[in-house]
Amino acid sequence: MSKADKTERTFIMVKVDGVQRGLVGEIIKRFEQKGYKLVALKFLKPSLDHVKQHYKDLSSKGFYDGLCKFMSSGPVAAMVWEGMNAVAAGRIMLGETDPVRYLRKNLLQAPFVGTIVSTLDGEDSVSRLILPTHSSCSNICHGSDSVESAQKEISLWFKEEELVSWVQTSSQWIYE
Ligand code: IDP
Ligand code: MG
Repeated sequence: MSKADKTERTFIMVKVDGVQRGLVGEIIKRFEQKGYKLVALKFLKPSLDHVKQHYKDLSSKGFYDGLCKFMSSGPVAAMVWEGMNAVAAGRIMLGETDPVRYLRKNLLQAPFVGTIVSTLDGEDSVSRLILPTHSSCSNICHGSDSVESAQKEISLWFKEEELVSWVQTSSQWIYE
């Protein structure tokens, strides 16, 4: 572990679409297998006010009301994971906020453009990769974007006594 590495806690939440698609276990599995320690976990249908508070930094955005309505429409799985650089690593594990926007941007750049398929098949080969039902609210899972927002989010979703302190005996094998 280098001096720059820090033990952090991050707030991870399987969103409504992730729960509906049966991905709670898959997401927990990925954080467990990476070696992170589960500190708290709850399954709940959050109120609209609660979700509005969670996303209050985005309140000026046009999609804010729709996003909050979506996030309070069904159950979510909220959790806290702890480990080395957990905040940044969690974001990397989640991937792009909007995979469709990312695909559009990146597939329209080299080396895709100019290949036999993209040339002969025109723009259809791009649009066929994009799911027509996709909405940019529903991107399966939330992860804190900084240590500061992780702290705020953890205290919004969990009471202090719900954060479980325990010794993960495997940590000596994960962190040398
Ligand atoms: P993040 O979740 O990767 O931190 P933010 O920009 O903080 O991304 O947006 C929070 C959430 O708001 C996203 O995960 C997504 O669910 C939703 N969202 C972001 N941009 C849009 C948009 O342009 N339209 C609809 N929903 C959006
Ligand atoms: Mg964000």
